[in-house]
Parts: sequence; C-alpha cells; structure tokens
Amino acid sequence: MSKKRPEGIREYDHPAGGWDALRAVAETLKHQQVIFQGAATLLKANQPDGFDCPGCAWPDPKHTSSFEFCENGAKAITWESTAKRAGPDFFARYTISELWNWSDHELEDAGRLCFPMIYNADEDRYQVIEWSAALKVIADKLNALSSPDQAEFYTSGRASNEAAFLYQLFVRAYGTNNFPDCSNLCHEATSVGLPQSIGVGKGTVTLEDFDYADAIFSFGHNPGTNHPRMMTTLHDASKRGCRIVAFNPLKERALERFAAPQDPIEMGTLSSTDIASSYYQVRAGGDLAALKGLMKAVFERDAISLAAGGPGVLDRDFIEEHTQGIDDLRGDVEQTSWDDITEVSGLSRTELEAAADVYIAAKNVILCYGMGITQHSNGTANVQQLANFLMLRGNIGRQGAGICPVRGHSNVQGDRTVGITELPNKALIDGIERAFGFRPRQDKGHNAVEAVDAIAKGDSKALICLGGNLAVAMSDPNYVFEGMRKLDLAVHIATKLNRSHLLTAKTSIILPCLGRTNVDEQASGPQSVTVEDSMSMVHASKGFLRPPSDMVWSEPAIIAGIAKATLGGKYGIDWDGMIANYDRIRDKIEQVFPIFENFNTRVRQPGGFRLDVGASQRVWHTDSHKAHFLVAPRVDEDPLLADKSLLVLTTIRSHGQYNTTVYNLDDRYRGVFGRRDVLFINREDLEARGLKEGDKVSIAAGAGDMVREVQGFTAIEYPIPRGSVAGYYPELNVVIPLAYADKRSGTPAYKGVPVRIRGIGAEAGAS
Ligand SMILES: Nc1nc2c(c(=O)[nH]1)N[C@H]1C(S)=C(S)[C@@H](COP(=O)(O)OP(=O)(O)OC[C@H]3O[C@@H](n4cnc5c(=O)[nH]c(N)nc54)[C@H](O)[C@@H]3O)O[C@H]1N2
Ligand SMILES: Nc1nc2c(c(=O)[nH]1)N[C@H]1C(S)=C(S)[C@@H](COP(=O)(O)OP(=O)(O)OC[C@H]3O[C@@H](n4cnc5c(=O)[nH]c(N)nc54)[C@H](O)[C@@H]3O)O[C@H]1N2
Ligand SMILES: [Mo]
Repeated sequence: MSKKRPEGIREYDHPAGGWDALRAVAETLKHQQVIFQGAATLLKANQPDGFDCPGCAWPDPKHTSSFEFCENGAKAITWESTAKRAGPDFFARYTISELWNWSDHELEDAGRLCFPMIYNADEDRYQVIEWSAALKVIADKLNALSSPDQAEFYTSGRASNEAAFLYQLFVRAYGTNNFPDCSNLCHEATSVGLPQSIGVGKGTVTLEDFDYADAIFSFGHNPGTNHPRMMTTLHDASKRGCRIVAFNPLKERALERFAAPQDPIEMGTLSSTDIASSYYQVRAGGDLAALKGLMKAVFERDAISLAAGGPGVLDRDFIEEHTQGIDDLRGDVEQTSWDDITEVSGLSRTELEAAADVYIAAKNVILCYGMGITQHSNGTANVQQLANFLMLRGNIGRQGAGICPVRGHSNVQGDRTVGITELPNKALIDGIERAFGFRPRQDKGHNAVEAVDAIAKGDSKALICLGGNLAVAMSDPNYVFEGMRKLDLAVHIATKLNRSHLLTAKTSIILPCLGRTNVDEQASGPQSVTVEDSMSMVHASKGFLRPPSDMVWSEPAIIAGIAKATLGGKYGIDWDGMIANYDRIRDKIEQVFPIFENFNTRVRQPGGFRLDVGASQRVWHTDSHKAHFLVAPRVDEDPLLADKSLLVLTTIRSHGQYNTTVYNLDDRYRGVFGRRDVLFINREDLEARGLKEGDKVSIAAGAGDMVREVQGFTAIEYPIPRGSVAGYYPELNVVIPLAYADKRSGTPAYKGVPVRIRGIGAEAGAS
C-alpha cells in the first residue's frame, strides 16, 4: 500500500505537454474571462504580422510559422489580455495597508492598470492623477536631487528595444549610469563571462543549428515550464536520434519525456517521446566540479588515443588557430582530483566518463544552459567552464555546434543590445555622441544589488522602474522593502499591480502602460516595436487588442514624457518626433549601434534579421583576437560548505508562475498541487535530521548577525541528490542575504545558498 503523502502532493506520471497542457490553457482563459477574445489572441502570437509572445526569449522558426502551441506562453498572453481591470474604483475600495496582505497572485489578478495613480498618504490610497501633472511631479523630484546618481532606473526585460533605447538615452542625458536591470539577476554571469571567453556575451547558435547537432548538453534549465517552445526543438532532435544529456539536480519531467500537443499521433495514442538519453542529477552548485570532471575525462581519453598512436580527441587545429590558454586549463584540470570532483558534483567518475564519451562521439555539440548555472556565487566561472568544454573539440562557430544561454524575459537580450547597462563601453558613448551630439559619462553605475543596497542605506532617493517587481525579485526582500519605503520618489511603469508598487515612498506614482498585445496608436498611425530573442534574431511585434483604457500610454511615450518634463530642451533631443513614428527611434538606434544597419528595412522582412555574433563565424572580439580557455580556481562554490551539516538550497520556478507573477498554486510536473510552501529534500537528509515527510521545517541561511530564517515550510521527500534542497522563488528569497552573489557579475546566488534545516512544531523530531 502506498503511504499517505502530505496534502496536495501526489505522483504525476504523465509526460510533459499532452492533453493536460491543453486543459490548463482552457482553465486560464476561463479564469481571466477572455474565452473568445483570448483564444483569438493566442493565434496571433509570434506570427509575422502579430505580436511577440511575452512568455520567453526562445526563437520561433523564422517567426513565420503556423501557430506553435505553448501552455505557458498562453498563460502569459492570457494574463495580459485579461478582461479584469484595476481602475480608480478598485483603488478607492482598498487601502494600501489592506492590499499589502493580499498574495502576489491576488494583486496581479486584480487586472490591468488603467489610469495614472499617485499615492495619498493621508488616505493610504492611490488616487487618479492627470498625466501631465504626474510627469511634472516626477520631473521636479528628479531635478531636486543633489546628484543624478541618487536616482536608480530599473528595467525588466519585457521592454521593447524602442522603449529601452529611449530610456537609456533619457537617463544618460539626465546624467547617471545607474541601470539596475533584471539581467543582473539572471544571465549577467553570461554577459560578463562569455566576452572574456569568446568575445561576445550572447549565444552563438541559431535554431537551424539544432537540426545538425549530434548531441545537446543541457545544464540547469527547465524548458518544459520556462521555455515550452524549446520542447519542439528537443522533441524533433530526440526523434532523429540526437543524444540529449541533462545535468540537473531535479528530474524535470519535460527533459525525461514529452508529448507534443502538435503531434496528432502522440496526442491520439497518449504516447510521448523520450527526451534525455542520459540524465545526471548533479548536486546543486556541483556544476563546476562536474565540468572539470568531464574535461578531465576528455583529456584522459585524448592521452590514451595519442599513446595508442591515434589522433587524440581534441580539435587541435581549432585550438592552435583560434585559442589561447589550453595548457593552463589542462594543468588545472589535471591537478583537480577525482575525489574532489565526485564529492562536490555528487556524480561518480564512471558517470562523468560516460557523459564525456557521448561528447567525444558527437561531431557537433550544442550546450544549453539556464539559471542553474548562472545564479551561483561562481556563476561567471561556471559559464566559462562551459565554453572551455565546448572548445576542446572546436564546438563553437560551426554548423550544428555552439553555446546557447537560454534567456529569460522575452527581450532581456535586446534591452542590453540597445544600451541598458551600468557599464557603458566606449562604443556606446561614442555612438550616443554621434547620434545626439552630447557625450554621456562613461563611469560605472549601479547594478541591481548595488542599487537596492544604496536605496536601503538611504544613499539613493529615487527609483523609477520600467516594469518588473524589483523588491520581490531581489534577494533579502525584507531589507529591500525597508529601504524602498524610505525613498523620496518611486515610479512604476507597469501593466499590473504588484507588491513593489505597495512599498510607498514619500511620492509614489504608478504609470499604466500598454502590453505587447495592445494596439499602439501614435500620430503617424499604429506602431510596431522590435525585440531580440535568445538567438540574436530581431523582429517586429505589433499588438491588436484595444488598450485597457484611453488613459494608458505606450512605454516609449511614457519615457519620452518623463524625459521632456525632466530635461526640457536639453541637448535638443526630438522626443515628440520619435514618438510620432517609431521608425525614427530605430533610425537613431542604427546611428548609435552600427550592427543595426538598415534597421527599418531589415526588420520589415518576414522573420526579421539576425544581429552579427562574431563568435558564430569564429571572429573573436577579445583583446588577443583569440578565444580563451579560462581557469577557475577550486571546485566547491562556497567555503561555508566545509560544514557538512549545511545543505545547499536552490530556488526555482513552478509550472504555474511567471517570475513573481503567480498564475496558480500548481507545479504539475513535480506533483505539487494547490500549494507552494514546500521544501524538496532527499529522504536520507530528512532521516539524518530525525525528520520525516510532512514535517514542518525552518530554513535558515547566513551567519552571525546576518542570519535569515523562514518557518513553516513542509518537507517533501523528493528524488534530489543528498546535500541539495529546493523550493520556490520568490517565497524563499527572504532567506537569501543580499551580499550572497557572484563577485564577478553581481548575479545573486539564488541557486546555491548554504542553509540549515530544522524541524519545528510538535510533529517534528529532534532538529
Ligand atoms: N512560464 C515561465 N516561463 C519563464 C519564466 C517563468 O517564471 N515562468 N521566467 C523567465 C525568466 S526571467 C527566466 S531567467 C527563465 C528561467 O528559466 P530556467 O533557467 O529554466 O529557470 P529556473 O526555474 O530558475 O530553473 C532552473 C533549472 O535549474 C535546475 N537547477 C537548480 N540548481 C541547479 C544547479 O546548481 N545546477 C544545475 N545544473 N541545475 C540546477 C532546476 O532544477 C531547474 O530545472 O525562464 C523564463 N521563462
Ligand atoms: N530566488 C530567486 N529569485 C529570483 C530568481 C530565481 O530564480 N530565484 N530569478 C531572477 C530572474 S532570472 C529574474 S529575470 C527576476 C525577475 O524580476 P522582474 O523582471 O523584476 O519581475 P517580473 O516578475 O517578471 O515582473 C512582473 C511585473 O512586470 C510588470 N509587467 C508585465 N508586463 C509588462 C510590460 O509589458 N510592461 C511593463 N512596463 N511592465 C510589465 C507587471 O506589473 C508585473 O507585475 O527575478 C529574479 N529573482
Ligand atoms: Mo530572468
């Protein structure tokens, strides 16, 4: 007889995708009251004349495909095109103190924001304000600061290229480089690590390359939930015999087997396709060790082949012609012991050798990775070891091979390309001078961790957010919340209400904006915006749904409005002209960034165009003009982990959420229904603490006076390696100290937090 599991926990034995995915979409449509309009909207996603799906940054086959079904894309679109409205009557009904007690799900579920609102402290409510008055208040506050560096300008990665470009132009003209953005929390380790390795902070593959890969290595990403359209690619690759090798502490269902909702046979017969041919449950934070193990095995195989008079297994021509540093890398890998590698990775030498053999046997290898790699205190080093591994056999810059960082927000990569960065390079500053006739500062501004720290310390006094939910997305939210309540000015450009908006400053303003699905009507007619996907493809996006009210502005128009009010005629920038016709914004983008040559023409081609990525052609934009093998010291990510009583916490997304937006409380593929207050833990780790499944536990991180603790999470016995535990973001962010981040890139170590687990309450045994 099977034992009784805690409430809401049950085995889910279906493949990912399939009929359950279709059913989930139908439920979301119903919940958001958009059954007819919503279904029509879904058919416009990622079509040549339609809008870009805000769900993720995975590319589409040329953006010219027939409708590609995606459960979570459908949820993202449906939540944006909801019939629900958070209008003036909503804000009249509830005080901010009341709304604070709502869940994140309930706040967003209030519906689309439709009027500019300003906080009235006496009434503890947001009240309607005219656009012109709101813009003037913001301008006066910004101009009253004693230095522009007292203001922080956050960007979340849904902003279009046009909005992001105008935003960075405004902020640079205003006079600061304080650009915290969601990329700092996400793929910053890629943006910092890859340029040092291969001269570009982007992926080198295109979607077509997947058709030629003999093996795909997947590290630390969960495409069944976070990039469901990638499942079509993996499904097709698996069907044609491509080997897929996964490294992930959790056995993610979609990486095991997937039923394509597009496939009439799989749907009709309830069958599915196996995805990963081998699956390695690496310990959380064990990737550096695993990668050194894989490379050690490759070097050993190479030596054996050479000793037997063979050609070796390295791509010596590539290494000779294109790279530097192989000897140092080999030295480091050789002196790293198998004992250290197996202990930290949790994988045996035999397992790592078997994976290395798949790698060696494959002519063309693509390596995909996500947050399981970047969100660690050695995130940058992790990324660079991935590049090393690929380069050993020349797997970069040729057909069917390359590195594929799987990006998060649908335009996070584009925002960076058009200038959202706290570290502007000379080319960007020169470009702005060329196009606008003024030379902005080139010194470093704040990234996300530095920005919220400056806010918490009272050094920064104003925060403008172009989308997102910064306070909830950051580590250590309680510290961040306290700081944000002390601000002089907080402005949120947003589609939906969230907790960051409730952290009211002396002056707090919400500016409602159009989403991707909405028509954007300006003086010259309806406008398109552009976005760049994970594979550097740039294409247009055009909404068609009526805006939630006449008082909702587009993001570019809002930014131009703030800029005009704040800067007046400074530098003679033609804000009105650019808003009247976004082609003019694109002309300026082209002037600042020569890679956008003929932007307006090329973006009108069906499917758009690909931005040049040097490494894809084996052109290395590094100082030496070569690609670099780079050494990372050690294999363990944190000296704290010498204390064996600690476990490593990794914080992940459920199937029913989009970052801080919680659509529902189910995580179907992991068998969790109707709750999120769980901690996935290995049975032996439970037993070692005298605990059992269902016990309530406390989770504590940090040391000394920096201890952060949460209580009341329920322990769920889960097939996760010993030493690793997992739970949901954002609920567990409260235990992650802000300083806990990759020193090189500033990326918070959300996926490698040393924690102490104790049982609490009557049911639990000894701690
Ligand atoms: N539906 C939906 N789509 C999304 C999002 C969303 O929230 N919902 N968010 C968007 C954004 S902004 C992003 S950045 C992406 C995120 O997409 P992912 O990178 O897939 O994000 P996570 O859910 O954080 O999960 C990472 C995976 O890494 C594994 N993992 C955890 N720790 C480790 C580790 O130490 N090593 C290894 N090898 N693996 C580990 C986890 O088990 C999990 O499978 O998705 C984007 N798309
Ligand atoms: N512990 C832990 N923390 C994490 C992570 C993790 O894996 N673990 N992941 C990190 C990652 S990868 C990321 S990217 C961040 C996410 O951080 P953010 O990007 O800041 O957060 P989101 O939840 O995506 O933002 C949701 C809000 O965006 C607004 N919004 C939605 N669409 C639009 C639009 O079209 N325009 C505008 N202006 N606003 C819009 C809505 O108001 C909505 O409430 O979180 C990070 N935090
Ligand atoms: Mo992200």
